[in-house]
This record gives sequence, structure tokens and C-alpha cells, in this order.
Amino acid sequence: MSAVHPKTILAPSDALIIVDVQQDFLPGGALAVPRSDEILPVLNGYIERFRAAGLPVVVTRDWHPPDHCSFKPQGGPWPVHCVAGTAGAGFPLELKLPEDVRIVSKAEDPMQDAYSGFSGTNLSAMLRALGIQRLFIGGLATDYCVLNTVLDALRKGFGVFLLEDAIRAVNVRPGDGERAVARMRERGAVALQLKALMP
Ligand code: VGL
Ligand code: ZN
Repeated sequence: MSAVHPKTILAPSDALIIVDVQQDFLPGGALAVPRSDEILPVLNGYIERFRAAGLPVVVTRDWHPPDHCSFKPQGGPWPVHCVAGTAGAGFPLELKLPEDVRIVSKAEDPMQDAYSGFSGTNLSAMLRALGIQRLFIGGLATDYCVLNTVLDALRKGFGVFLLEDAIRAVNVRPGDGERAVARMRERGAVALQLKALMP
């Protein structure tokens, strides 16, 4: 990742998108992402900047039926995780979500895996209705739902800042996270750290 991070100033057409920061992806959860707890205080810093600027904060959540096709008992790759309405699908208390947070549930169809927050949701329509043009995207996991959400956002014409200090990877294969970051940047995502976001 590049050492230089140009200062970024928030604009009225910006929104924060926090992808799948849910108990099951945190340490002790059913599909724990290594060191994922480290991003919580950083995400709180981003939330505070967007809240102070009066800008939208959107959280996506993996919201699976109990027999989702991505689960091992159904022949899929993952342990059962983020079943809709269970504690594991909940947001951690440490994440200081604003009262007016917008929640987008995804991957609800038992027959379809859906790693992107845009897949089968109203996310795109919601952002267009709010006049949003640039997305600041962080969360879990770098190599699955963050990757696919960022690539979809770029395809749809949004500007994308990748919150490189507020993402963590599953790394099923070593290096998956780094390769995902490289792909997102090749397609036009700009890496950003909280310290480069002007208050
Ligand atoms: C995710 C694996 C399975 C993610 C969701 O949110 O990145 N990863 N389901
Ligand atoms: Zn899932």
C-alpha cells in the first residue's frame, strides 16, 4: 500500500459504508476474521467524522436463512454464520452506530450467495436518492464482502475510498487480503486512512 495519502475533505455527496461488522465475524464468532476486533475503534473514528458532517452512515449485514447455500451442511464453503435474527448476526456493542444508521440486509436468498452489499438490495437506489457520489468503504471481510461491494460500487460509477485501516481479511489462502486490495486499487479505489481524513 502506498505510503502517501493525500488529505481528503468530506463533501455533501459522501457516505460511509460499513460492510458486515457482525459478531460472527469477530473473534469468538462462528466465522471469526483474524484481528477483526482491531478495526472497531477505527470505524468509530470514521463514524464520528461522518456523523459530525451530517452525512449518511450505512451498515450492511450478512442476513442468512438457516439453510443458506454457503453453509457447510448445504455443501457450501463456510460454517453456519450470521443467521438472521441470531446473536451472531448482531452488531457488536463496541461499534458506535448513530441513531439514524441505515441498515441494508443481504444474502437472504437461501439459493444464492451474495458477497456484495449491492446484490439483491436497495443500496444503490438508496444512495442515488440521497445524491451520494463517493463511498468510503470499510469492514469485513477484505477478500469477500468488502471486495465485492467495492467492485460493484466502482462498476456503478461511484467514487470509492477504501478504508485501509478499517478492513481485515479471512485469508483462506495466504495473501488473499493483499490481492483483494490490489484488485480494488487497480479498478480505481483510492486507499485512505483515518488520519488523512480532515476533521
Ligand atoms: C462474508 C464469508 C461468508 C463477508 C460473508 O461478509 O465477507 N464472508 N459470508
Ligand atoms: Zn455469509
